[in-house]
Amino acid sequence: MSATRLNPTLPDQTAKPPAGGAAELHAFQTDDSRLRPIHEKVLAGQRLDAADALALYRSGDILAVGWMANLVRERMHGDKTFFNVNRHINPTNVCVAACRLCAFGRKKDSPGAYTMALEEAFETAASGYSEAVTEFHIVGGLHPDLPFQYFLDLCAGLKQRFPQVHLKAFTMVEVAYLSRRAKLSIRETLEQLKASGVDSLPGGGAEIFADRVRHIICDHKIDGDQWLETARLAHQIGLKSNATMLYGHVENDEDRVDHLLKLRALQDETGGFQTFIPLAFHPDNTPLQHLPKTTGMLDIKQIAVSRLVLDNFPHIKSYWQMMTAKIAQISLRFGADDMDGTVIEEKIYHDAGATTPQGMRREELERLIRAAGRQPVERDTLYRPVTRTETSVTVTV
Ligand code: V47
Repeated sequence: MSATRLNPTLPDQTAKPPAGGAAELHAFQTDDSRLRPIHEKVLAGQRLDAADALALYRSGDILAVGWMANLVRERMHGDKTFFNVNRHINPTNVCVAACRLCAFGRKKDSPGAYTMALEEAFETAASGYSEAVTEFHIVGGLHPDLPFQYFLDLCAGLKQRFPQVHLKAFTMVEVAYLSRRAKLSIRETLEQLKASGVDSLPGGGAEIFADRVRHIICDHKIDGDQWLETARLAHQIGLKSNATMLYGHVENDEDRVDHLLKLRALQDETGGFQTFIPLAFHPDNTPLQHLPKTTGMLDIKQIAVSRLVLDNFPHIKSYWQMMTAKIAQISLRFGADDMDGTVIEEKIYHDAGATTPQGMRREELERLIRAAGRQPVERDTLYRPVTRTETSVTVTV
């Protein structure tokens, strides 16, 4: 593969890091000889291949792997660490998919199943509004009866009531399901969602692309190729999206590398991904609850490897809800440049046993970022800086 930069819109990775950055302060040291050629490539801004990615996963030298990831992170963003003030809205937990990875979805008539009437969804949106959110993150189950029009009305109604709030709505899996139910092509479905107010798509549902793994953890979801094709179409019609990877269950290192390389290849083609978010599997209350939880080493390693391999992704997010605020904070020195947001009322991981709070105030996010020696930057969903005063919120376009 070429050693040159592929995405000219990204900061130059071969440029010198800012004065005082990691490369100037600390010399690279490792007792793992497999990392030396990778270090040479990272210094030269060259692309890593599958063998490099595997060597990173298999190295025990987390400090050396993190040193390289931090070097790349500081080249791209210096000390900046992004966060946003957002609210999650999960309109329904009714889901036909019954994925083994999930503790959130319910069958229609099961205890705990819910579906919000539109007015209820609008009230939920308004209830976090005191923080002046800039984003609604909207995802839910694959409901067998809700018509496509419900989702169009939901987005149009939110846009009408909160015109300045960005709607990051519906995973590729939900889009593909809605297209089947509405008997529309994926492109038409995306176009109608966009016309109703959807501004971008979240990164969920990607899980692990390898079929062997998908059959075990989410066998009724669209397959990896369909997820990628839906993302491709979204990018083609001008909708940015994120991408995720669910790790720490039955996948192996090769599956993770395959997942990262497929995302990188699509990003070369479309440039439509903004952020990559590795999601640590939470087994509690899922059919896979016999599996152990991820370790701190794996969580940090996953962030670092993602930063090093996904050289064409502008941002790597360490989602504090998933990682815990403490691991997310440390990961800001291991490749991550984003901590996600205030969230308010997270449900998907809390149903799966997450012990983190369901939301965090802006001041607390800023405090964590500063305590990591980084500079907090409030962003909107498209990574434009947000400035706040007592009475107004301004996005710098
Ligand atoms: O797709 C479900 C995961 C995802 C579990 O785009 C689980 O900015 C762990 O994608 N343990 C949804 N993970 C969340 C998501 C997301 C989150 C934050 C920011 C963004 C973004 C996207 O949650 C699902 C699935 O991969 N998930 N169940 C579980 N038991």
